[in-house]
Amino acid sequence: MFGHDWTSKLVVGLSLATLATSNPVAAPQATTTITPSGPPCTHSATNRACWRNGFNITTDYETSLGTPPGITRVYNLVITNVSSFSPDGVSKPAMLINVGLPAVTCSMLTSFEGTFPGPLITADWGDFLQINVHNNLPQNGTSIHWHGMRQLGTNDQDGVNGVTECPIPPNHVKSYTFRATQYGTSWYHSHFSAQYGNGVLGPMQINGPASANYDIDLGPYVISDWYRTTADEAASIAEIVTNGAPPASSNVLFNGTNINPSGSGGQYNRVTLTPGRKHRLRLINTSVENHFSVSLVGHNFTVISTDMVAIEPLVASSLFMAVGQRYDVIIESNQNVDSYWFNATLVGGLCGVSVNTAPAAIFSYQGAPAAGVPSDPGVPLTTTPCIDNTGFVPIVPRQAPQSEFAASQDVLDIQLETTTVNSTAVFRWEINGESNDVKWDKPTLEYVRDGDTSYPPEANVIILDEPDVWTFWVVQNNAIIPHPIHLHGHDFLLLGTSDTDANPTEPVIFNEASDIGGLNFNNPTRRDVAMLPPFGWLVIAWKTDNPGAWLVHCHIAWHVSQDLSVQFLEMRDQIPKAMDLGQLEPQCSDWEAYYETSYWKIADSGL
Ligand SMILES: *[C@@H]1O[C@H](CO)[C@@H](O)[C@H](O)[C@H]1NC(C)=O
Ligand SMILES: *[C@@H]1O[C@H](CO)[C@@H](O)[C@H](O)[C@H]1NC(C)=O
Ligand SMILES: *[C@@H]1O[C@H](CO)[C@@H](O)[C@H](O)[C@H]1NC(C)=O
Ligand SMILES: *[C@@H]1O[C@H](CO)[C@@H](O)[C@H](O)[C@H]1NC(C)=O
Ligand SMILES: *[C@@H]1O[C@H](CO)[C@@H](O)[C@H](O)[C@H]1NC(C)=O
Ligand SMILES: *[C@@H]1O[C@H](CO)[C@@H](O)[C@H](O)[C@H]1NC(C)=O
Ligand SMILES: *[C@@H]1O[C@H](CO)[C@@H](O)[C@H](O)[C@H]1NC(C)=O
Ligand SMILES: *[C@@H]1O[C@H](CO)[C@@H](O)[C@H](O)[C@H]1NC(C)=O
Ligand SMILES: [Cu+2]
Repeated sequence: MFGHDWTSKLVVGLSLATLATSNPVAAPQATTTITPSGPPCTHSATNRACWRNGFNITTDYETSLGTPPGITRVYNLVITNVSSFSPDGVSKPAMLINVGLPAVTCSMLTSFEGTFPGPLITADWGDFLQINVHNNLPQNGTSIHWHGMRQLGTNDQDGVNGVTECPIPPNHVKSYTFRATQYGTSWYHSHFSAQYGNGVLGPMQINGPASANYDIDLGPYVISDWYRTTADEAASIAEIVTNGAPPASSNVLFNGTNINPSGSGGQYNRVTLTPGRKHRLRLINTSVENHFSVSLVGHNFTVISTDMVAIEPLVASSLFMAVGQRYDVIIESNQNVDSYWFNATLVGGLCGVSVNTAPAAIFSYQGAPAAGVPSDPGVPLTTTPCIDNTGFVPIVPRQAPQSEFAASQDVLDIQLETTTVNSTAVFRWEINGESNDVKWDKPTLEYVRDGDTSYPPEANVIILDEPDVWTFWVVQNNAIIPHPIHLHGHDFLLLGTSDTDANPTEPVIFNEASDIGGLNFNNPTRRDVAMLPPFGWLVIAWKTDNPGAWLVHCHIAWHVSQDLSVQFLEMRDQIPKAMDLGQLEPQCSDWEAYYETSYWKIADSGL
């Protein structure tokens, strides 16, 4: 529909002006004329609940008429290998997006204007995005996943190599096209093994209504762990059993910068607050492994969104954030004109450790001394276990039918295994006794295109053919290591989790008879990443309304690399009707041709 152009070679001399810019053009698809149904109103600082054309915070964005008309926005992302990048004063090799050079060279860049996180992709609710991803890495494939985007009817744009496409080979382009049917804050990242840990990620902001008023939108705030090794090295260190725990991160970056905790160099990230105003801050945890609790000394957060689900405003003094999770919060600058620490407190232990023991950024009121470092250290957070905040109430409600739970619940049983590769003992994860190792050159959608149902066991495919039914999953953790569980293609209802205060020393198994009473079927927290407690369980539910192959995985890069995922193959017969699976080619044959002689080979699950 946008004239897919993914076979074309990298556009030589691609003008800088087109990089990371949005070029709104009239949308040919600007679909059905929707008569405004709500009262006329104007989106403003004092009426954020209103959007436009009759759409507002109460609109059910998952229904067919629940998306406002939109325009097409075009972005170009060029991924490049760089030898030296120093976001905190310490140099390391990285893979960055749109480093500010014409995309004409395929050799390794040695000078660049660093871009980490990658450029912000913004759109309005209802807009169409066309994002041309140019793989300028000489020796890696890539595929870019648009985290949290529902991809209704566009599973082939989900960017999961080995599931929804073959990887984009070096010197090739893929145009991803999909619609922003939801609003809020999210991010995009590579799904090619641990590649995103090298820097291939960036924020996404979909503008829409909000459940509370604010004056100033500060935009996304990307918080990420950072390693001196490359992600590929760190992943292979993390898998070796005798190494014990995965490597500690070297630092934690706020919007791409921080001081070097173990030496000199680098700079605190600084954010300016206007006195007496309400600021919206869009927190995104793009870590590879570290989980943190975030807080701003002397201030509360009013949470208005969990992932991309608007919620009844809720005040919190700190928020635990698992990898992949987002919270949109409002900060009211009602304290003395001064500078304040914005802390990401590491929970530690199995929830991730960093060489930087007190990562922080500085939020300063306008008028506070410019270079000042805050004097008030704040109150140390009491050690929390590695668990989610819950109890959020979505504005657009959902009820799951409790009567159907008993009959249709099923289990994803997660086990930690060790196996031997070249006489080295390594960690592997299994779900229901199978690992998920994808074949980059034979994505699951290719099986669907060919009507081939002989999915290999190591693709860990679970069939959900029946349309429009609720599906319930107990995710059971048989190890003491917590996992942020992420589902593609849906926001799930988080019906409940095991009692995490119990501090278990052995697995607490979900027991329907005794645990069902504690589940919330009536509009519980809804999001796309939830923390599976150590030795515990969580129960999630969603409705089969989106045909495609949807990955469920742990968002700790090391764990998904070590096979911790399954694929839900939803409404198989609808998939070829909803999208053109012919578009798998020629990318797949281009990938095969590249891979035959490629320098590096797959060394993990591929995800
Ligand atoms: C939102 O629109 C609906 C009609 O679609 C209307 O009934 C409701 O009052 C509006 N709510 C707000 C907060 O604007
Ligand atoms: C990046 O450059 C380094 C150094 O030349 C090379 O070893 C590595 O394979 C390159 N990576 C990719 C993905 O091209
Ligand atoms: C990707 O490139 C990195 C080096 O930059 C290398 O370590 C890794 O093995 C490569 N992976 C594949 C599958 O190409
Ligand atoms: C973080 O960086 C992005 C992109 O550069 C910017 O749009 C955003 O405003 C920054 N966030 C804050 C809180 O300063
Ligand atoms: C991000 O998630 C990781 C892993 O879940 C966690 O260790 C880290 O503390 C989180 N970061 C923040 C800022 O919450
Ligand atoms: C933060 O919220 C708590 C609980 O609602 C309240 O007691 C406290 O005064 C608030 N602090 C600030 C700085 O608003
Ligand atoms: C916040 O970070 C600063 C700087 O690292 C540190 O001194 C302070 O103790 C931290 N406060 C909290 C509450 O974590
Ligand atoms: C490890 O074993 C695989 C086959 O399982 C082989 O392809 C690879 O070359 C071996 N690597 C080393 C470093 O021996
Ligand atoms: Cu995990």
